[in-house]
Amino acid sequence: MTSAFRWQGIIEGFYGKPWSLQERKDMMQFMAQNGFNVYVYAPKLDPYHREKWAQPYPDEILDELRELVRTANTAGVKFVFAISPGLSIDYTSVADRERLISKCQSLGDLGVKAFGLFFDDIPQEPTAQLAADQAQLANSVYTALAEGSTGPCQLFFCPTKYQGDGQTSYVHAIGEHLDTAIEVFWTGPHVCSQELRSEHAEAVSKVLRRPVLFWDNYPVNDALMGAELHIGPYTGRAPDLPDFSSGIIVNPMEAAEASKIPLRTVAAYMSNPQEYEPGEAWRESFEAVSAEAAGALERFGEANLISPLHPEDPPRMQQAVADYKERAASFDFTGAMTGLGQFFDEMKRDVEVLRNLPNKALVDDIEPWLQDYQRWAECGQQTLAIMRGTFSLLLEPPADETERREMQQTLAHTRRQLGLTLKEAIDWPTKVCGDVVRRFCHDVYRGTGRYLSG
Ligand code: LTM
Repeated sequence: MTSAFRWQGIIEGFYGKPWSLQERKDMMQFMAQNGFNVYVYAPKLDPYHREKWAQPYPDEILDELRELVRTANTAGVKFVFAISPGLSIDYTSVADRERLISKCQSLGDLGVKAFGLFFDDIPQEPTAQLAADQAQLANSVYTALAEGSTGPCQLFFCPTKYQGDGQTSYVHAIGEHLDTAIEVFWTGPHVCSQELRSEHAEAVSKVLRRPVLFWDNYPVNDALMGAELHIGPYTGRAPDLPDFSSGIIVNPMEAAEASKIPLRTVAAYMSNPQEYEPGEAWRESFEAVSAEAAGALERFGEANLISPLHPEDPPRMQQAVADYKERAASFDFTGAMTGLGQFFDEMKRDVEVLRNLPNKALVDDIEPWLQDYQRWAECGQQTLAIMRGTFSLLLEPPADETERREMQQTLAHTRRQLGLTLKEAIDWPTKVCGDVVRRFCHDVYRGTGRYLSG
């Protein structure tokens, strides 16, 4: 049983602002240091990759790509140039085919020896006929490049149907018609798959007639996932996947620096899938960012676990609220308030620590989530203050009636403010903390209404 994948890489394949040249060059170094061997250039919003696939790259972009290819070669990372012609290509047009080949050859002239031909996210129905047309095109592009000035090269193909169990006529036809030397991407049972199992890999590989190559959509957070910061560890990938696939190429977030937190855990899995321990790899990744801030990073990371790999609310946060409820239910109000109060205080201190991280690019990447993390900590503190005041009003009310009324009015005012904050929070841009703190605050808001309204 082997423990290493043939391909272990990163695909810049997300919707969103493409990485800058500097971010890409930094990523090449990061990849080399962490054992990744392939980078796929496929930014959805590079117009020349998709909408304007038929147009040659302007010289200034070619210059940047040349520099990037050089950096990749020096770092020992294979550079794959991918192109997505599916929105407008005419599969029967010789001219379109020639345009496609010459676009790839313009990258071949820069030293590129691996190409991607992608047909994901296009409106056509994935029929057997479409598969045959795409396969024929891919086979001829592959041959033309290999036999032309580019010379021997590799081709990576992304089908139009790229997830599920592979049991469709389209996928069968891809397996039948596509040259078996061409790698085929597959995202797993779903577009963003919580798990990648070996039985799944084996079944899809059988249909494709070659070992499947996973395009793993984690930690990407584009499209509907924009409110989530995917910095949780890589989980749910089978230890024996190298025996059933040719590799995994993960799609990261537009936030390049923040992506490196989970990417280090991806690297740990890939280097030894059998003994991979996500929690340990995650902590090591935080240590690599900053030994001093590792604790704050872990707690913040924990509050951001929500992702396709981990759809539940953050467990540590849920536990803090559960502890509060348990203590309160056994009339240990002081213990309940103190425990949860410390939790919110620590969140606020962590925000300070994280805003002062030496890696400023990382701070910029995580700032929207930090801002909401701070707001939820403050919301939690305010909620506890209301709770504390309400207990005191009910259990030890001031003897003086005016004093009691003033206390009640002050608490009612704070409660109204909390209500407004909770309304505003609907529009806060992130999902940090999941729904845990909001639910707690809202429950207290509702529960104190009968004592503090007005
Ligand atoms: O996954 C594939 C093959 N294509 C797209 C990606 O470009 C996109 O980043 C992810 C995540 O939204 N989903 C896709 O369908």
